[in-house]
Amino acid sequence: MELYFSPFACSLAARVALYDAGHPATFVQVDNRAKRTERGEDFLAINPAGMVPVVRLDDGELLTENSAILAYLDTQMHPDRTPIERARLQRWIGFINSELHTGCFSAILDSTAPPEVHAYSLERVKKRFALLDAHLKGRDFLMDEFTVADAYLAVVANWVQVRGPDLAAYPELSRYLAGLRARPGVARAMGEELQLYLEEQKRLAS
Ligand SMILES: N[C@@H](CCC(=O)N[C@@H](CS)C(=O)NCC(=O)O)C(=O)O
Repeated sequence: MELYFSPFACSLAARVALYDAGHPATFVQVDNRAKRTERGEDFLAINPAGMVPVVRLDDGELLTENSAILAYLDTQMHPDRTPIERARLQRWIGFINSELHTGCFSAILDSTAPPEVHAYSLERVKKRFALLDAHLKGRDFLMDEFTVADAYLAVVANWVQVRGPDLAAYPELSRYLAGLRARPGVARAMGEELQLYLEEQKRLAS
């Protein structure tokens, strides 16, 4: 399995999930501005939407969209989940994807979005974070154990470092995120992509 990624983009969720589960994969870096991969491929020929993540399976099939990729990874890691357990997991993947990632942070992180859009999206994030803060009271994970949804939330919530609400207002969410970051697989994935992100920023500035 190959994961096409850009450093610290949403594709990091799949890397976090893979490392946490000790699941083997190779990683192909995408220059999301030039839409080229580190191997010189035209990324738009791989995903016409021009967005990471993309997973290339061993038989060559390409998967796009975080919700599909993370659900697929979970089936590899937990093939025994019942339909209702899958639905509960999909609820959280869907919430993070639509209510936080694409529904709010895509606009918050887009420097071309008008200030009113930023302000509107920030207010929405605050409401979603308040919901999560209440849900996470007394819990270490969104569900009963670490899942791909926690990997996704760890990545999306981390974007507040670029622009977003102060996490200090959400003590349960903050505690939960600190716990996730202490997991070896999460720390490794974030550490490696931080290095790649800094190198990418240096290249862009030169
Ligand atoms: N609907 C997609 C959104 C993915 C997405 O937002 N990817 C961003 C990085 S976090 C991207 O590659 N953006 C590049 C672009 O829009 O040109 C999904 O959930 O997978």
